[in-house]
Amino acid sequence: MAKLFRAAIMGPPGSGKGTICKRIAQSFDLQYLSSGHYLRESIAANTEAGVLVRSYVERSMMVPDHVMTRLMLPRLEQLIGQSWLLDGFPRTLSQARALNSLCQLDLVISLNIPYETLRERLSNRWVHAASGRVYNMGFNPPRGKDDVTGEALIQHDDDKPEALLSRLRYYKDVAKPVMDLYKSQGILHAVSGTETDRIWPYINSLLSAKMHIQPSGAFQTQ
Ligand code: G5P
Repeated sequence: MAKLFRAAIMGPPGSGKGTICKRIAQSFDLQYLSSGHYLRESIAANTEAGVLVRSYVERSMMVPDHVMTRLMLPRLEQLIGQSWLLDGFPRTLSQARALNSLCQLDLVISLNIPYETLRERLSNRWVHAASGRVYNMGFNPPRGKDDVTGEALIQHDDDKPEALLSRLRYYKDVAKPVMDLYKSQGILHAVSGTETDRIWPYINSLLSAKMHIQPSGAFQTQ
């Protein structure tokens, strides 16, 4: 039986976690779990927890650790015996410790993207509010409105430069101890760059080496 492989991607808002995770999941056949996706799902379900979550996510504030671990850990427990990839979890030291108590990660990739690039990307970002589908007017533009439903797209206030700067400062403070933990475990790989397409070959080779498989060719967009 192939060895199990568990990885996580960390990075500030707009760093391309979601974009890269989708490529990894598709190229390496890993289960892909996105904290942002599950949060949006719980908001859409409008449960008591979802209402609480909405109050944080709408202001781009971190959802409390106990809510996050209750959301993510049971899903991981159901994937015992499978290889997976986490996008956006863990984000705090407390979340990383909770995850550690369940299993050890094999690899953590930290995306290190310059502020100017993040600012430019997020100011071009449009989302389909109901599904969370993300578009970038330059990088992956929609065919007019949302490609799937044809509904209008919106832009978040938090993607404006003033809000973004404080989000990024906060991200750095919170992420540092998490990265220190993974560095001490020897599993942290920082990747720097300004374009996902240029970062991708490095990540592709890194994962291929870690998973002991041949690197796949260039990523095919559909
Ligand atoms: P999310 O959904 O995890 P964020 O804010 O961490 O949200 P975000 O903003 O979705 O992350 P990303 O996933 O890092 O960004 O990046 P992306 O969406 O792939 O790419 C960003 C944009 O750039 C897109 O428009 C994409 O098309 C474009 N792009 C990508 N690559 C390139 C490129 O090379 N060139 C160009 N030009 N464009 C490119 O979490 C949402 C909220 O949930 C809460 C928080 O409130 C968070 O704000 N949350 C948590 N709270 C506590 N703990 C946790 N663990 C939490 N997880 C989520």
